[in-house]
Formats: sequence, structure tokens, C-alpha cells
Amino acid sequence: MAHPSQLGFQDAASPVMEELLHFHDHALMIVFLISTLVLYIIVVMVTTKLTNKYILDSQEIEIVWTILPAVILIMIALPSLRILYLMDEVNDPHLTVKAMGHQWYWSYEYTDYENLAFDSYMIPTQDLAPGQFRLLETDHRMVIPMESPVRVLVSAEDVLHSWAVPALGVKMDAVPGRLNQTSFITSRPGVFYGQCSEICGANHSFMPIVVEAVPLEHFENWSSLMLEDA
Ligand SMILES: *[C@@H]1O[C@H](CO)[C@@H](O)[C@H](O)[C@H]1NC(C)=O
Ligand SMILES: [Cu+2]
Repeated sequence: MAHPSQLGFQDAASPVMEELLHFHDHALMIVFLISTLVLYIIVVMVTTKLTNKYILDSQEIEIVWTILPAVILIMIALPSLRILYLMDEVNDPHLTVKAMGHQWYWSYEYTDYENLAFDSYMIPTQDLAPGQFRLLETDHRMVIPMESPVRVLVSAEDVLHSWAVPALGVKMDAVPGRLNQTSFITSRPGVFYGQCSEICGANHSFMPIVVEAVPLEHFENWSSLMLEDA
């Protein structure tokens, strides 16, 4: 989850998020280099008395300041496209979960099981147990096996929502009448928090997402318990 006065992203909990962090650092370095160069040129220009008032154009410098930005843009675009296509890939998932956005909660359906489905409501502040996070904890978490490819099918029942978990590098719009898919692998066990990320009405801020990644045996215990309850 995010922490107070955080700068930058949350730590990566999936390979795709690691790629995204790496790309962010790469792009930021380019921004720093350009800013430094521009600042340097400004300082040089306002502190020199030398001017060339008879020069109207210069082929050489125009070639340089056309080609160079093009090369820089390609250096940003290619890694960006690589990650875009990496994120699009869904390689035979071990588990499929259908996440449905509602006004204002998420519901989850484990489509590999006969009837494993539940709603996931935020726990109101007055009902929080000590140690639970305000506006982030839900009554039922989406439990998944860690280190396994998981596919999430995302859609909405009423209006636009967006299913997002920053530590996993996942954000998928939930569009009523459309089914979309995304996938991720958690690289460690943990509880990963997210929030609805498409403004969807009055309680938009009160429909968090909690993904709990546990070892496979624990997941099997959990799923059989859930099936007994149902
Ligand atoms: C599914 O999600 C991708 C990536 O966010 C988006 O480009 C695409 O348009 C979506 N498809 C549908 C049917 O909503
Ligand atoms: Cu929302």
C-alpha cells in the first residue's frame, strides 16, 4: 500500500511492475538530462555578450535539433511499447477470477470453481479492527495463490469502474457490457491494496480492492472453506 509522504511508486510485487519501475527511472533520467541541458543553454545565453545578428539560418544546428529529439523519442517509445505488449500477454493462467464493479463494491467470481463467488465491501471506519487500514480493508479479500499466473476478467454491472492494484502494476477499466482481461504473477506472498480508479459516483472512494497472495496450500484451504460456507 501507499505510505505517508511517499515519493514515487509502491514497491513492485510482480514482474510487470518491476518493468514499469525500471521504465519510469529510465524516462526520468532522460527528463533530467534534457532539463539540465536546457538550463545550461539558458544560463549561457543570458550571460554572454556575443551575438550573431546577421545569421538567419543554420543547416547544421537544425539537422542536429531535429534528429536528436527524434532519437530520444525512439529511446522512450521502444521500451514503452515492449512493456505495453508484455502487459497484454495472458499465458495459460492457473486461476481465473472475474471482478465485477458495482456501485459501490467489487464482486469476485472464481470461474474455475462451481460456485465460489462473493461481494467485497469496504469495512466502515467505525468497524475497523486494530491494525486494519481505513478506506482500504474489505470484508472479503480476493485470495489468490502466490507465484502463479492469475487472470482477472474485469467488467461492470452499472457504470464505469476501474480495477487497479498499484503494487502489481495492474489497472483495468471495468466497462458495463464489455469483458476485458488482464493477468499478473505475484512474486511474493502479501496483501496488496488498490482502489477503484474510474470515477463512478458518490462512493467511488469507498470501494477498495484487496488482493491477498498466499502459498498454494493456504489457497486450497481457503477455497474449500469458502465452498463449504456457500
Ligand atoms: C481492454 O483493455 C485494454 C487495455 O487497457 C484496452 O486497450 C482495450 O480497449 C480494452 N478492451 C475492451 C473491450 O474494453
Ligand atoms: Cu469508482
